Amino acid sequence: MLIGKPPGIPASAITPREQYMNRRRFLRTAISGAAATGAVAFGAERIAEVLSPSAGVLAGTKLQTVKSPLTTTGEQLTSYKDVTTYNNFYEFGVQKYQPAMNAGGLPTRPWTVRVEGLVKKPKTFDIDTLLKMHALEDRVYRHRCVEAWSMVVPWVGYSLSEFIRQCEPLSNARYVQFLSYYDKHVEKWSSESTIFWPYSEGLRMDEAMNPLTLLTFGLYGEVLPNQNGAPVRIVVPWKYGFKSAKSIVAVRFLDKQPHTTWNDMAPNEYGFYSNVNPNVDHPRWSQKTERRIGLPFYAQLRTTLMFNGYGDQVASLYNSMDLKKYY
Ligand SMILES: Nc1nc2c(c(=O)[nH]1)N[C@H]1C(S)=C(S)[C@@H](COP(=O)(O)O)O[C@H]1N2
Ligand SMILES: [Mo]
Repeated sequence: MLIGKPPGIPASAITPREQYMNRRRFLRTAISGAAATGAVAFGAERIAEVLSPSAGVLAGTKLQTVKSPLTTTGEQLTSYKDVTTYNNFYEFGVQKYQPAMNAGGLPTRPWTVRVEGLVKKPKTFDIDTLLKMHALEDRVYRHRCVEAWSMVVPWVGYSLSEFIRQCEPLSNARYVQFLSYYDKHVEKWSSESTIFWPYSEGLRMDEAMNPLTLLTFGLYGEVLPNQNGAPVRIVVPWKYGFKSAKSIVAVRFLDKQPHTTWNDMAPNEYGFYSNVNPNVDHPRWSQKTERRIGLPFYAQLRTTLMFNGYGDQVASLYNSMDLKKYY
């Protein structure tokens, strides 16, 4: 039996596994070995279905894009394979490989996004209207998960602020909430975790209006694969990944802070703000470093940057706030 860490392996190399196990405590029950094997076999069939053109899945369709001044330069992109097979999308399973196998059934057309709450009048936008609302930009962003791993992803989308203008929020709207698609028949795996569905996230209005906040339709120049949050998701690059809600069906403008999924699950671990902050440890692990997915093992470890390296653009949003208190 192995007690303690094996010789020659730095503690930092072991941490991700521990974190992963820790997050799994939100699992309802352990899945039996037989059932798990069955799920994998089923998943392989689903991959074939997604890849078959007859399934009519839009993932992979090329998008016409323009260059963006807000793109992050000087970073090696994470491979398409890693970006699309190492995912968190708990509606489709709690293991990283599961969303790629299970999200094929997500019905991405027809798709609408409801706008409600403190707006001039409630509206519903069709996904194809949203796609044409503004020029689509290629924007490379660093992507940092609260579990201390990171990627570099070339997203496709436009600033959420362009969409918010079309929503015509009232002057008393101070927060915006995003709700993900939820259908327990399509997302059967959602019952494996104790999360209260649908997935809900939110931003303060000035955070949502910051040009970096991206309404996202694609990656690598193509329509989003379902496992990455098709047909439309949010990406907030200076916050931990869980703030970036996938497959959104509703946007709500509010005068009070909305409830958010991970904050509901464990408020002492996942705050509303969730800015990437190496100086505020997660209660069960350090946030000082991260493991860059896809690199050779010896090259993975790097120092986590304040605001994920986007401080120049966003630090001023938090000038008057104690970021240890508002984590
Ligand atoms: N609806 C929904 N959105 C979600 C999640 C989820 O489980 N459900 N996981 C979040 C987490 S923890 C992360 S790190 C990112 C992962 O995005 P990616 O798989 O495209 O890298 O999505 C976020 N958005
Ligand atoms: Mo995450």
